[in-house]
Amino acid sequence: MKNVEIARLFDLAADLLEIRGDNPFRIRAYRRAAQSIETFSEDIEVVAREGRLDQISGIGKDLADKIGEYLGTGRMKDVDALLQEIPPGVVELMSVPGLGPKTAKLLYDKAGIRDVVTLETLARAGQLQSLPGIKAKAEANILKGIALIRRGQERMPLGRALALVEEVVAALRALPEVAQLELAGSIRRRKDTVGDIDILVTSSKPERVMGAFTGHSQILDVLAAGPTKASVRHREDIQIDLRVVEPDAFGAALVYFTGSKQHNIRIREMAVRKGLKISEYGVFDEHGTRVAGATEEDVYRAIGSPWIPPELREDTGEIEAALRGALPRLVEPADIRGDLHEQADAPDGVEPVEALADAARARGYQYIAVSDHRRGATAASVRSADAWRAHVERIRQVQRARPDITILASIECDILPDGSMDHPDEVLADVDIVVAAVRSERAQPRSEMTQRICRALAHPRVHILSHPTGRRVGSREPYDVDLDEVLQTARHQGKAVAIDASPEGTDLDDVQTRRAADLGALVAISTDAQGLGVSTARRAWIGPAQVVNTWPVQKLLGWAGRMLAVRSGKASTGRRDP
Ligand code: DGT
Ligand code: CA
Ligand code: CA
Repeated sequence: MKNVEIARLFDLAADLLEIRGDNPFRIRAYRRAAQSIETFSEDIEVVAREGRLDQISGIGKDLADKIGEYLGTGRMKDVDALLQEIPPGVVELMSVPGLGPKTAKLLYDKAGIRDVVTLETLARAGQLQSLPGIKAKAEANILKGIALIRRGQERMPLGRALALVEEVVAALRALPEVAQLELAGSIRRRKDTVGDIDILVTSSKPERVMGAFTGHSQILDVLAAGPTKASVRHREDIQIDLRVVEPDAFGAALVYFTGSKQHNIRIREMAVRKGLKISEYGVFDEHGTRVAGATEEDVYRAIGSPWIPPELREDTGEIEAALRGALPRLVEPADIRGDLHEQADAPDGVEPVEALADAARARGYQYIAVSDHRRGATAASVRSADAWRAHVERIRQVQRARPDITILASIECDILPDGSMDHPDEVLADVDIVVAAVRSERAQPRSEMTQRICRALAHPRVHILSHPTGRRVGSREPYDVDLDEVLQTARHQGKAVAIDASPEGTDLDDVQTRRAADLGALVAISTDAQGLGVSTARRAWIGPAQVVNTWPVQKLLGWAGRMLAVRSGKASTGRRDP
């Protein structure tokens, strides 16, 4: 669809005309056209082909011709001409909120400023004030505008957003006036970062809900408040939007406000093709009668589709899959049978293997792999095989006392720069699960890093590659590696790549995980309180079969090459007493 491109061009044309001081009516015509095209639900190319462009509000003959020209040639001559006339720097300056075309042109002409970074530097140094017509106040406003852009660009990691919204959600749920409540928007789709948080409720007394929401102790400012919707700023500096809707429209509103926008556009097209209209109020037939709206299932059914899990609603193939009846069965938290990433720390001789095992059992897990994690105290590379034997023996002991959960001994190995392991093979042979990761010498060139990791994956005793990209959101760049080759090698070797979760995000992210799934690699999901690992796997279309820690323990052990050891009594699985 070229709708967005065309809307952008019209907006740009309006900006350029404004700088030139052109006719305000002409400028407004462009703006209006941009807006109506952006929110137009049909594909503009189809509409143009059918000669119906004049049906779009705000599009007259002149603008329709320009659309036709763009669809035919990929250009608009008039806009090109304007761009020739006006330097790109001026256009960029205008992106600062509150900075109009006149000031932009002045800054450009008199001070040669052509980008926001320079503008900010000069404003901070108080140097804009020396320009004619720019006062201290204007300078301060420019800085505010720039801060606003920056803030708008910042998105909050999903884990933080889920955590901070919990209290507000609990307070709303506790209201007797609130019947249904769901998160919507990107937080419901479990996108790895969210711009703002959307909440949807049904209530018989919207004003009570609004009062409780805007008056909540964690809310700093009320940005906008009406009888059924409000936007507020949470004290952790994120916006929360709340909407109260009718129970009969709850499903339709939930579909609409869950998005994504791209998904909604597709949904709307499907409705149109069936002669229906869909909005946040429901699905309506040609007589304006509501045919669906109370539940999401009803809404999707009305447009001929099964319900689509929110994590998939990104218009990346889910609509086609739904229509073919080929939506994947996604992995669920309840599918996870065990944790392969737990680390026992033994700082003061306190051994929490028992505690880890009991916690895992309380979660309903059937197995847990425990690694000894005395990093720092003793470099892992110099720990003796004897120390590891003791760790394994300890695990076996705890296992004997806990027959109702399988406790596996695992080890976290460093992948050395040449791709070998930092532990001797005899240690790796002793433990049940070997998790390998790059932790040092992260600056290797791409080809070396790729070979290094692929060599580690080929090691017969390595089962899981953790931290596959090495990124830590907000604090550490990923290392330079050919991820496709790593994933292909994992697939070829039958090894798993980990989805490691931290509150800042997962490594791999959703797109990379989907790539892993498409290439046929197995994954291991590390468990975390908020289920971020499972969410990432779901966004990657992954089902339980591809996740090694959903497998029954026998299958897992078979995969890990421990079956023989188990049968010969060398390793304990908890299913038999060694
Ligand atoms: P975010 O907040 O940037 O992480 O992303 P979202 O997806 O939560 O976006 P948000 O909060 O602006 O809007 C929530 C949902 O509302 C969005 O996913 C889809 C729907 N929505 C908002 N504006 C539009 C629109 O102009 N057209 C359509 N079709 N849907 C929209
Ligand atoms: Ca949102
Ligand atoms: Ca929102």
